[in-house]
Amino acid sequence: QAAAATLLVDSSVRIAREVANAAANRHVEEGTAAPPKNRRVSSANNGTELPGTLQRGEGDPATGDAAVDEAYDGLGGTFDLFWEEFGRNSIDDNGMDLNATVHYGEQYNNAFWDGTQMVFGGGDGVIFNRFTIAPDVEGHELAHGVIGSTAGLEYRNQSGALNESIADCIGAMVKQRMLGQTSEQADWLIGAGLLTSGINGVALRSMKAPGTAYDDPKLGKDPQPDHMDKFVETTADYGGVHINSGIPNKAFYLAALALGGHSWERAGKIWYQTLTDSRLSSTASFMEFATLTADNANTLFGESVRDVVIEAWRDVGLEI
Ligand code: ASN
Ligand code: ZN
Repeated sequence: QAAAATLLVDSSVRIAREVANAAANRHVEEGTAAPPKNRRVSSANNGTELPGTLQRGEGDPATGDAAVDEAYDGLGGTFDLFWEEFGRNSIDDNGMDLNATVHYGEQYNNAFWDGTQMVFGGGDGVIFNRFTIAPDVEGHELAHGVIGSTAGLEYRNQSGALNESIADCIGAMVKQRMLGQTSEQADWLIGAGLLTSGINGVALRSMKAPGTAYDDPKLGKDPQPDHMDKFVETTADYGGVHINSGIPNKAFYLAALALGGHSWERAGKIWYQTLTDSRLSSTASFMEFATLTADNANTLFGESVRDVVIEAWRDVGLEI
């Protein structure tokens, strides 16, 4: 009887997924041409003036400069995820140019979205390699632009950690989709390859096992919690936005894994639907966001998927 019930659930999940996929991809199926990508990758030439000098525009051949070409490819993979899976045309859903600057500053150990464009440092070579090396980092930074154009989640406390987490979810989906990986096959690391061989660590963050990405004398230990019991109260980093994001990150991982297949097919659609849901406030708490993901899961895929999403949040200490 258990097997029969599982079969029933599986087929209703499959049918619901097909209906939702058909809706999300209608523009593709009807033969609507993909909108053009307008990537513009510039170099700050180790200065800090933005955008710097254009190195590669849309359709231009590879330059041979790894940072330029990695940024170009990562932004392409991110644009494609948004259009082909979620029907979104660029950052503003209106074909906005994808402007990025590489070789920012001297030994600059970060990447960021400045409100209008993406910026990538080259790393100091001691702790960090260049920040373009991981496509999920390009996805993360571009996602900050999308979040700014949609929910506008305030960059502090829980809404800030949600902002960070959603950027990681998008980044992970970009990487997994470029590699053709299922949720089960994926490493769920953010920034794999960014840490030099001199550092004891594998990445900036782990969505699968927050708090385990690195443990090194120079860098300290990965401070991310994976459960509300370990929520970090701090005033640093706008209230620990890069720390407490571990909690919603783990919930996304758990939901994607339990739903199976590719992360963007169901978990990703639910999270994206929630990001663009007019009911989501810019000061949303984890609980507010979680409650809306359950509601959107139900609308998109039905009750069985909603229950999987509720269970994922429960496992990180958020009882909807
Ligand atoms: N890499 C960081 C981010 O995009 C940049 C920052 O927060 N300063 O979240
Ligand atoms: Zn970020």
